[in-house]
Amino acid sequence: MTDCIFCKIAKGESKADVVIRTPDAVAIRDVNPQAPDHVLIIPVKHVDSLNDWTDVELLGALMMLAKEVARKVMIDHGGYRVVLNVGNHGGQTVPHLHLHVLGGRRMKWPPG
Ligand code: DGP
Repeated sequence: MTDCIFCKIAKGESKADVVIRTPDAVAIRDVNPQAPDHVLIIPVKHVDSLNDWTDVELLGALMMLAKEVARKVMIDHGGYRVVLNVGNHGGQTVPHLHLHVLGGRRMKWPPG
């Protein structure tokens, strides 16, 4: 999608603080971090949300990338949270599916 900011970031057309890049996805630091470490996993392929996603293999690859990110930013041993917001009630603000990897502090439960 031409006007999608995450498409532009994933294709390297817009600047971002990249943690890891693979052919299928990019992991970047969130511009508005909610934890000391807050990384977004953004697939290159544009799909609005989990509701429209059908590629099981790629979704699995995104989760594996989340694990790799946690190791790279050194929150794997302390623990971390992986979040996928879906739609309005889910708190999704950017309509391009993405995972959040949050760590560096103890997370609360239930989430807000
Ligand atoms: P969500 O609310 O689940 O759709 O998460 C969107 C996140 O994306 C939110 O935490 C802020 C972040 N974000 C939005 N625009 C940009 C951007 O241009 N660059 C970066 N690095 N993060 C962004």
